[in-house]
Parts: sequence; structure tokens; C-alpha cells
Amino acid sequence: MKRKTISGQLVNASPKQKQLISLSQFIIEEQLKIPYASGEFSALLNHLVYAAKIVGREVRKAGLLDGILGSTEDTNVQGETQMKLDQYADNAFNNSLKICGHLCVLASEEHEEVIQIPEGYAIGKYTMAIDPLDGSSNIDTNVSIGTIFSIHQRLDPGSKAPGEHKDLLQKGSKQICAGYIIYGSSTMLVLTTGKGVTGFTLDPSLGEFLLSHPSMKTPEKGDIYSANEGNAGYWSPEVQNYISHIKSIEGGKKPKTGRYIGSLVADVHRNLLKGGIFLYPNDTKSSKYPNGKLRLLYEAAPMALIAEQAGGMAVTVKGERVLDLQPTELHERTTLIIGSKNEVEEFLKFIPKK
Ligand code: AHM
Ligand code: MG
Repeated sequence: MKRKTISGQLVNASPKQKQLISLSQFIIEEQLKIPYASGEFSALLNHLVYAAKIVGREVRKAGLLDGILGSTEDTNVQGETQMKLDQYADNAFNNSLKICGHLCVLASEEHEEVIQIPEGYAIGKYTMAIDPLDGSSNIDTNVSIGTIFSIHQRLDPGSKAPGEHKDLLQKGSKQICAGYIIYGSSTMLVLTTGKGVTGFTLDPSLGEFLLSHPSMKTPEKGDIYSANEGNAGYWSPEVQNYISHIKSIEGGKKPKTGRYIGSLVADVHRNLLKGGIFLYPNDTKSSKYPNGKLRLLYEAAPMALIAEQAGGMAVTVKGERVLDLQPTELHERTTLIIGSKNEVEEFLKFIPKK
């Protein structure tokens, strides 16, 4: 097969040779499919991706900073105090996003209150809720961590007034985009705009995210289960019964395989690709996480949209669809049971019907 180079020359190209599609190209092409699209949303994504690259670069250096160049609380060789990586990630995303001109308000796991657009900068029609560095307790041990984001259109898209709490407190089903970045053996960005799930891998030599996982689908069934079983004693009898059931070898049954990292992004990403179920139930016998540990706005809801768009499911410990939950607080917590359709449906059989 012959193909043309930019200079117009014909060169041999094998039919199997893939055309590299960058995330920026993908965003532009998706935008062109929508008549009258203003380009605002594409521009917002570009700002997010830019910050993700900066954070990805710092995550790669984390071992050097901690182990070789000094601890994150030390002064570095230039005499500057090193910042904790989660704080660094929070600054990188917020600084890029709050002045991009396309958001009206932001929420971050690192900030108690909403983050307003600074004076003098344009106010846009979108809101973003972000967990800048999820699983950050894993940084010191070189384990995969991630960023999770959720984008909604503000309640009155025509308004130029600063965004409010209520613009952020929308159901997950109303998200117009959700996704995560995983800083693992490679850096990947996985996102959905409600029309399936697409994955991009960062090519460090180009500094570009390249399309690597078009139309991601999660297996309908899966053998993996992921939960912090150290907490099992606190779980409800229903959850305990389900876990005993999937581990049972009665009648020659094959038990599921336990895999738990303790980084939501990494655990969900693995199960999305391989098939399985992730559970973070609530504590029924301790006061630590009576409603579950994970945050609805910037952890559970975006992951739930990704899961559903990939053919999976996401519910609470009571069997409610996560995307149908109405948030009432910025940092509200929820339980999360997420994964392959068959596995979540099996879990639901253990939940008493209302
Ligand atoms: P974080 O936002 O403080 O990092 O906490 C969220 C993390 C998730 O990534 C992960 O699924 C969970 O906490 C792990 O919790 P645990 O250590 O209780 O198993
Ligand atoms: Mg988190």
C-alpha cells in the first residue's frame, strides 16, 4: 500500500501500519461532528490535558525528589521548598483551569470550599469537580495513582455570573464528560463524553497523548474482585455474604481472584480492562466511614459514567444507581460497587429488595 507524505511523495506503508491519532486531533475531529459547536469544550479539555502532562512529569520525578534529591518537605538544590505532590497536582490543575475562560466554578478534593474564577478572567458555561491526585498515600511506594475529573454544564449556560454550589451539585447522569488519568507504567487518559469510552496513552518522546484504546468495552464477566478486606468486619452482613460467596469453593466452584491496590483509578482501570468488581462499602460497625469513603462528585460519579459507557455498572451498597444520586454536599461520600455487568448484578442479588 502506498501513502503520501506531507511533501506529497509516495512511500510504502504496510496495510497494518496504524495511523497515529493524537488527543488534540481527536478532540478537534469530535468537535467537527457537532454542528454549531463553539469549541469551548474542546478548549477546556486542552487545558486539562496540559495540566495532566505537567503532573505526569512531576509524578515521574517523585522517586528522585523523595529518595535522591531530598524529601518533599526539604529545601531543594535551588533553595526552594519542595511541595507535596498532591498539593503540586492541585495547583497545576487549578491554575490551568480557573483561568481558561470556560469554567464558571471548580471543586477540588483539596479545597473545602468551591474555587471561584479570579477577577478579570472570563466566566464560562462549564463546571469541573476534580480529585487532582487520587490514591496519594501510594506515592511513597511507587504505586500507580491518578487524577479523576467530572464536567457538567452550569444550570444556566447563558449566565456570565460566577458559578455556585448548585451548579456543581448535579447528578452524575448529567455529566457531559468524565474521565481519569492514570500515572502508571505509562500515563493514560481515559474519557467519555457519553458516547463510549476512549483511551489515550502519553508518548513521552512526543509529549502527546495518542489514541491507544478506541471504543473501550469492559468484559461482561470478570474473575477479579477488589476490596479492602481488612475492613470486612465492619461491613454489613449482605456485603460479607457476597464476599464469602465469591470466595467459596463449594461444589468445586472456582473462587474469584483478589486484587487490591488502594488507588481507585488503578483498581477500576485494571478491572475495566480485565473484567471484575470493585467494592468500597460503608462501615456499619465503626464511625469512620458510615456512608462509605469515596467522594461522590469527583470519585464515584465520574468512574460510574466511565463504567456504564464501557458496558459495566456502578451502584451503591443499597443497590441505587450511582449516576442517579442527587449530591447535597461538595465532599459528600458514597459507597461504590463498580465493574462488569454480571458481577454487579450478582452483587445486587445479595441486597434486600425494598
Ligand atoms: P484519597 O482521595 O485520600 O487518595 O482516598 C481515596 C482512595 C481511593 O483511591 C482508594 O480506592 C481508597 O481511598 C483506598 O482506601 P483504603 O486505603 O481505605 O482501602
Ligand atoms: Mg481521592
